[in-house]
Amino acid sequence: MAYFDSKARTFLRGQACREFGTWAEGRGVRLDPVQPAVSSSIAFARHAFGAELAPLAGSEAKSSGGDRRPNILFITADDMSFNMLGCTGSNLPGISPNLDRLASEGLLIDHCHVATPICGPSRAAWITGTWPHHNGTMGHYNQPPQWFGKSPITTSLPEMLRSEAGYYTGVICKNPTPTRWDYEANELQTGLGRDPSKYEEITKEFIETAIQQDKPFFLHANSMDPHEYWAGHQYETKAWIDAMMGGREYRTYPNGKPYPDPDITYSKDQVPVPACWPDNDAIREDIRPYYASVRRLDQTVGAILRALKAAGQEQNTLIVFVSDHGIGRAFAKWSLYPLGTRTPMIVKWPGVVEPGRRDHESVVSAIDVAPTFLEAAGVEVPEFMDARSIMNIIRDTGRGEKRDMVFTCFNYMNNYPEQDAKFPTYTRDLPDKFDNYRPMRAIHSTRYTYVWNGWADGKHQIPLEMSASQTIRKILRATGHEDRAEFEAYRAREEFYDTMNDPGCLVNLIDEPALAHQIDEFRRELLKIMERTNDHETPNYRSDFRASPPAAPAQ
Ligand SMILES: [Ca+2]
Repeated sequence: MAYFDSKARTFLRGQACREFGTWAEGRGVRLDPVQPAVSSSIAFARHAFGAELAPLAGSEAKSSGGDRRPNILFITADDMSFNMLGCTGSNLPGISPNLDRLASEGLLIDHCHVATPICGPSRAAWITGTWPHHNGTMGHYNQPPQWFGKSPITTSLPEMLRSEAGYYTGVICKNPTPTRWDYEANELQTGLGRDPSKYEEITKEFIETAIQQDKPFFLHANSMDPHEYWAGHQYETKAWIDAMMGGREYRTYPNGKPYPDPDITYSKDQVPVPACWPDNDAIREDIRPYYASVRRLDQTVGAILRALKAAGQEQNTLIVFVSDHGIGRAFAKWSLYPLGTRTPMIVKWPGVVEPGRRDHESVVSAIDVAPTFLEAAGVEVPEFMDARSIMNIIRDTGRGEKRDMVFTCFNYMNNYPEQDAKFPTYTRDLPDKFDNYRPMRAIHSTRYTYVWNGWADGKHQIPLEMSASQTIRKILRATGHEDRAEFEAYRAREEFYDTMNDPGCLVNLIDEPALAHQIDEFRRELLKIMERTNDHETPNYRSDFRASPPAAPAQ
């Protein structure tokens, strides 16, 4: 691209995106007519395991094992950005009543980031409490890559809870670890992770079994909403559903799908447009069905919580909710901007967490759930974990170590086997050879985001796979935002944003003299974390590193 070749120096310092204006977010509030709800009692919706469940009673306020160790219910969304819920700022009517209620009954942490904005690696990170470059799961397909070798992490959260604390462990959809679970329900048993009634039935059966075995439980319940294809999206076709169902026969709801449609949908005039994209009809039409899928996620969360309550386990269960990363579009999923890595973290723990708390100050990582759950269960946190327990934040003790900044990273989208086989040794020029390797690292505080794009040189682009077939890029080009489209494709080597005043990360402040001190602080923090965690990209970042040493303390 001649434009960037001729401006290589300023491009690398990030000036190329300074000219972007600020786009107002849409604030429409008109509600579409509510679609008729599909009854969960339709013929095929018997739970996947046959027998009807007996009512569960008599164990309120203690774990199913009869001791004081809490049950742990870890509920996750798939591809949901931070500010999509009522409790995190959305004004869409009816978008998230169940998650809003959960937040009002517990603690909402505002500044939580996932380890990496891609599904499998984000989940592998939180279930092991380790960063992707430590556990080796850095993308999809071949993981770890051949050059990485064997993962040094040989156990995970469910295994430790099971073997060291006697927990009954279960996972619903998107199993993030090959280690053994006592109970598994896959996506085919849950209507591709999109049928709330299935989650209710499976959760009931799981808890009943834990009670029968007289054990506390750990349930990792993963919705596949609001992952693509979104509810009512043009690509949510029968052919796609058939492929997702693995070519098997399946029973359908009246809508012809193995899962119900959300009970609310939204018009394009209603939906908010995240600030990183222009607010125009093409963007609105594209993301409109996403919000219906968020609504169905909320229905699934409500169904899981109903099952917990019906089982009499609500009072002694620690519940945590997070998303695995943001919406599947450019500048979000596959990117280290807050729209890609920031998630609400909701924690409910009756008798421990004061209802209705909102924590605006703490900075946490989604990987911190692993040591936190271990601590709740009375299991010693192993040394290999990069994560740190946030029990002090949950208990609001005012003591203990806290993060001021949190690390996020990106490595691969798809590490295709044929390409992986070609590169058995890691070399610095891997991004030149393999367009699915796009190393990025970032540091976030409550106010700022610093991003290092180790691959960005004005020549290499974000590939097709890492941008939802370049949907946003195409819309940007078609609607007069060519510069923004170019930036989406090429990025800058370093980026720095004031996310409080520029939530869409539209104005790169990396060369802002007034912020030089803060920027250097972020650079030093990033280098420190990369060095401490043996990040394979450390030599590359070090060669770009340009922070001045910290000022000597005043005499
Ligand atoms: Ca995901």
